Amino acid sequence: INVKTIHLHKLKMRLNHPFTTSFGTVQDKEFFIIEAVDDKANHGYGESVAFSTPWYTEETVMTTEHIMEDFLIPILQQNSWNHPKEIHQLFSSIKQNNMAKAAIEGAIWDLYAKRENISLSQAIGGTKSEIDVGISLGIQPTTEELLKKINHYVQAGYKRVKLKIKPGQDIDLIREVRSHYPNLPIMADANSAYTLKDIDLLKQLDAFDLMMIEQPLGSDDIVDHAKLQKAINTPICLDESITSYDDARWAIELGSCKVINIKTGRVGGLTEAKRIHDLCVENNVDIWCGGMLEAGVGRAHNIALSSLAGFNLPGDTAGSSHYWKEDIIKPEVIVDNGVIHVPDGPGIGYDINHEKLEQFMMASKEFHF
Ligand code: OSB
Ligand code: MG
Repeated sequence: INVKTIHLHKLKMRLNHPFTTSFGTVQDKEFFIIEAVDDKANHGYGESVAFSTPWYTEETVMTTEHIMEDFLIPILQQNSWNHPKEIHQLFSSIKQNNMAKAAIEGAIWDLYAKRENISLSQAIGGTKSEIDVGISLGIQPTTEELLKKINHYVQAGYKRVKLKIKPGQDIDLIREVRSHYPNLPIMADANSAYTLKDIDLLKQLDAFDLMMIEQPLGSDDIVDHAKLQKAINTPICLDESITSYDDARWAIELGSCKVINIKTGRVGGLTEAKRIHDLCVENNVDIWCGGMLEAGVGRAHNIALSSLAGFNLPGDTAGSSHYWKEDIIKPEVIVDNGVIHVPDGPGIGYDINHEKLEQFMMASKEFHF
């Protein structure tokens, strides 16, 4: 692949609704669209998913910019490489900073698929033509508002509902929702809000037949999660704790979870995400694709990843209109009765809406090869 230019476009977009988790609220999302251009005028796009503050993981918008500009792009400029599969290894001299790595690698994967004239789904080995999706609902001001939102998404056909919980808004909240929806697939995401001291409280969740509880304990823990999984029936899903193939291998070996939420940003790109996928399939660990409140480019990458055969549970890749008044891709991502049709055009399979891209752009830098 003969890359000529990489652009880092910095965007800022306002979410339709502020998104609240146990660790804080996001209203405006700042992120980078990475545009890689080759010698044949193909354009590959990636999206960085770090937030402005380091509360979900340690990376921020500013750290991703520093790492991409001062380390990752120079590595691509100074080394010869031919296939996007090589990039994760090339970047391994830089510790962690997975969201920065994934953003660049994602643009190269899209560029590669477009050069080959195949879809990104096909390029990574995806086989599904449609994917099931669920909805992730942030903590709402009142239970009435939460129930209203659940009703909306259940009516729209979403395949499962994920509720954010935190101490003080957990057991009673889940009980109330369950009483209104006795058969709905429901899961809860705690974003690390509990410790092993809360074991009795977390045991009470067993009464509500949840699909899983996501990341109840520390964001870098797999030991306490293994203890907790032995004490409760609700399957544990790890999100924050899994940042690599080895993390997944160790968690599976210890029995820390029965489900893994795979996010390309958190694990450093599509290549590593696919390795984790394969490992989970071998070990009968359920998997689904998580979300980071992405705009259209990141959303399109999530759709391609979710098309791998092992993604057996609905993901958090909701439709564009759930998040944004206007998205930066054409057409926008549409959810039809809980299903997204995986596009089969070249690369991510969605066109960039250049007018919107310009409208939301705060700054742009380019790097030549
Ligand atoms: O824990 O999965 C999470 C959003 C921001 C940060 C972390 C998480 C989330 C979500 C929303 O749950 C996923 C989405 O709709 O994109
Ligand atoms: Mg989560």
